Amino acid sequence: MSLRRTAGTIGTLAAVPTPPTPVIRSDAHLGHAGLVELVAGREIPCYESPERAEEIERALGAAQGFSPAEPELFGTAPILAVHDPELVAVVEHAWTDALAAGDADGSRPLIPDTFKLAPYAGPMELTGLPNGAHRRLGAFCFDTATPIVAGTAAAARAAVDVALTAASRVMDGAGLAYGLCRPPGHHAARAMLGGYCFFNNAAIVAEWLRRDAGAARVAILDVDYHHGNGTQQLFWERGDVLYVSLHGDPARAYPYYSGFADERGAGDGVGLTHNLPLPAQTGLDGYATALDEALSRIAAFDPDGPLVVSVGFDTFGRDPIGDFALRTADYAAIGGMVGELGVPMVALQEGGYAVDAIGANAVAFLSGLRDARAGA
Ligand code: Q9C
Ligand code: ZN
Repeated sequence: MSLRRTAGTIGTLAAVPTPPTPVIRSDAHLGHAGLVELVAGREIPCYESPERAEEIERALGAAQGFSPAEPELFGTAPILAVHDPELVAVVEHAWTDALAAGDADGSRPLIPDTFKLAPYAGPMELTGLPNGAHRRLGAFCFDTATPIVAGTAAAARAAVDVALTAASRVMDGAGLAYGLCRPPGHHAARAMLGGYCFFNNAAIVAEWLRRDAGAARVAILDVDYHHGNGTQQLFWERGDVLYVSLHGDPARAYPYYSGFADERGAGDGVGLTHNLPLPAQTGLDGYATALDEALSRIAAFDPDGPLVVSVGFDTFGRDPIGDFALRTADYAAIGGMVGELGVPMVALQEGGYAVDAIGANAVAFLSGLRDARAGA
């Protein structure tokens, strides 16, 4: 597959209708409803809610050219190819261990009360761990916004299956597939959950494309408002996976400790991490300028596997936790720019918390992506 950065020829094939874009979705996400997150000393209703996915699904169902499908089951191996088994065990068992130990009554979510940070150990070597996955949660979690409830583990596993099924459809010839992943994934690192994320859906797809689908070079474009610290960490030293992200400057924006422009990767991965931190109130003009640079980096890397797009709509002007100024129509233009790369693409849902607009934003982005890709 060749990457074209110039406008493609819209010739005699333009009249051939594009086949519907698969929208991979699962009801398992409904079991993950965290109730509250802790922000600035307050418990507030979770921004990352089931209604987000329901709205996206409803809007895509009402739009032309999208066809919903259930995920296939890929099992645990693709998750363990990316994540530490101890993290997977915490996600799988924290809730049931807390109930079994009598440390929770099941009416409230699990949020860690203790975090095992690197400074805890200092020069000490600490190898012990407490009994019970719920007591280990703070060793594998970096914030207070990622509650665990009864259905969290099943939802996180289903989100991975959704993402892998979308990737598999693209490998089978669909030019574009969309994985309506919930919970999202890009903040989850090898041995750490947080930022509403448990398993890194996009990273798992990229690794699966490398190991199981025959791709030699995979690029990940992350257009969520937040820096994908987990994705960056997982491929930091990798020469075969490019990570390019546009996001709110970590000087002011979550997750604060990564996403600065001077982070470029290490070892075999030197120069294959590209961060484009952006100012508050970034609108389409500023965004398109940065996106153009991101797309040039991707074209220069010359991936031979599908492009993995981590897509978030928390860049929307009215998003309750972002500070960009994008409008619904801008997502069609942004999708169009990405689509002009002209390669097969797997788009995976990350954030976006303006629930009343998230459906329209998803339709705009995915339609723009699909139409430009088909025309490229
Ligand atoms: N006052 C995703 O978009 N809390 N995660 C931020 C800001 C966590 C975002 C609080 C935001 C996580 C996938
Ligand atoms: Zn986000």
